[in-house]
Amino acid sequence: MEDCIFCKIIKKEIPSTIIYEDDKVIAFNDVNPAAPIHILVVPKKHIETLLDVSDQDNELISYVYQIINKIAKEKGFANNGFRVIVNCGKDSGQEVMHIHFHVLGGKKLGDKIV
Ligand code: DGP
Repeated sequence: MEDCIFCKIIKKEIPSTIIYEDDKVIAFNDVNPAAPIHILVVPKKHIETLLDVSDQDNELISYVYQIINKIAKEKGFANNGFRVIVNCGKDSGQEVMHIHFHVLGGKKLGDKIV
């Protein structure tokens, strides 16, 4: 998508600190971190929100979780624990309309919302 920030990051038109990349997924540090570890894991396919995930994306979404698992182990924060958040739509405060998985950790995180 032409005017999507994350598509621009994927195409390297906008710089980011890339943590992991392959043909299906990219992961980079959030520009506005909410915790010492705040990585965004983003499927390269432009899916706007969780509501736009279709049956065809089942493998891709499962793969995203495999990559989160891999990053957590390789970056050394798996054992301490971490949180994965997907915002969806207006009430969640989703700002970037390209599905992404916030991976937060590196400290004792605040109270759970749910
Ligand atoms: P959300 O509210 O779930 O849509 O979160 C979007 C996140 O994306 C927010 O935490 C800030 C981050 N973000 C927005 N623009 C950029 C950018 O240009 N670079 C990076 N690295 N992160 C960005």
